[in-house]
Amino acid sequence: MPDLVRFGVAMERSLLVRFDELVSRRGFENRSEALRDLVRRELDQDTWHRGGQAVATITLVYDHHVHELTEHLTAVQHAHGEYIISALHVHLDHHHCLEVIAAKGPARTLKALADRLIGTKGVVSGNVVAASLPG
Ligand code: NI
Repeated sequence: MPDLVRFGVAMERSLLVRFDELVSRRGFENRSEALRDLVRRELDQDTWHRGGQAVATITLVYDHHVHELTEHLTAVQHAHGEYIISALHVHLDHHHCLEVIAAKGPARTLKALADRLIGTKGVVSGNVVAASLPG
């Protein structure tokens, strides 16, 4: 285990009851493990919003029959080529494609890239999952 530091946390009883329910529902070993997970997630979000270095996956589901959609999505990715680590393309059915793009770089750039891809007309579903780089 890395260097662990103990500290006390005070909170309202009703909040603690709800937290314990969450700990149990999500299968955490104990409160400490759950709290560490929440803190890491919040730090990732903070990095994402402040614009630090981040990694992200951008998931898209789109209809490849929409006129010039595939070309547009490819062009946007080429324009951000230096930030894209890898991309996975799956032909889901006759109409739909799933694309998962792994990217690394300044959070602001990755956010702009994700917004452009997800906001493209014809993209039926899109999501981005980001994590800060440990540093
Ligand atoms: Ni496809």
